[in-house]
Amino acid sequence: MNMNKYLDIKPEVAEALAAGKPVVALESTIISHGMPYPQNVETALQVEQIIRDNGAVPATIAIIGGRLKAGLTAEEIEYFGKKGQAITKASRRDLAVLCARGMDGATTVTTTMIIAHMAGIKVFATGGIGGVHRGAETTMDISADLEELGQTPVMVVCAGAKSILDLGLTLEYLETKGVPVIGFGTEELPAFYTRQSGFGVDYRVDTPEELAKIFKASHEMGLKSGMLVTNPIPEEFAMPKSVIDAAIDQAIAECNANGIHGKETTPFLLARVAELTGGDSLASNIRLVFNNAKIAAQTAVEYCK
Ligand code: PSU
Ligand code: MN
Repeated sequence: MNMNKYLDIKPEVAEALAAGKPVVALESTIISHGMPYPQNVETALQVEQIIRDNGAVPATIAIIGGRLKAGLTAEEIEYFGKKGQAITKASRRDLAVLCARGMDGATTVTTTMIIAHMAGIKVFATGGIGGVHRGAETTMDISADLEELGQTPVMVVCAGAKSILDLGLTLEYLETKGVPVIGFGTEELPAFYTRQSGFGVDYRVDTPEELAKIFKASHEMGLKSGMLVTNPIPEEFAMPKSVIDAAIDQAIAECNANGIHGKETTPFLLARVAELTGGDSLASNIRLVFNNAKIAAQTAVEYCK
């Protein structure tokens, strides 16, 4: 039963949860800030369909009019996609203000985990997570996503992290926070657009069944931390490393030259990389999200067995 006065669980999602059926959470910042319209809306709706095709119920998460929403309608997804960056990107620090003021917010990995956990959803699929930015030793720009993974028991299935981040420092931070980094079918951390990063993961797991078993062990022994599953982009949709590296280096240089900082950094870099690669990176981005949705749904199904 939902005892949280700020939370609205979509009826289909509430019924599934009450019946012990698999549900997969999805974030809304990837819709509003992660991809351009209309591909963002098309992708969000297709991702929901892939989750259904794999036996789970999708719950796209967002904040609408100050209400925490676990599960959106197609109309609400369209609204987030159209409004895009005009919607507040909502991290943990924004939740109380947005709710008290009755505002809208697009949920990042952090806030999607928080709201999923409030609703009782265990598995969440997305594209990439935030992490330790390059140059963080002076900017201290470290995504709240890493703190959340350390304190909220939700499994996040992603395609690794983009090399807009310092991947080595991101792994160090996750180790400190007690977050297991799992490679799905790989020993190497995937770098979002490419299957390889040069950094190893903590453990390789090859089946959704084992992912579910590990996460269940974490819950049953009362660990409060999340779990990060990194699922490499399918080979046929991966980008040439030289192309993506050049685009990322240029985007970071422009970001620094323009004095962009704080919560604007990641959306700026994502949009600039997509522009510089002429839409190729967007196509890869969409395919890897589909791939993550499938594994997340299969894992949620296993978890509920
Ligand atoms: N990385 C991506 N795509 C995204 C994001 C990150 O490849 O859409 C979004 C996610 O919502 C993530 C957020 O939680 O950016 C991290 O933002 P920040 O770096 O400001 O913490
Ligand atoms: Mn940041």
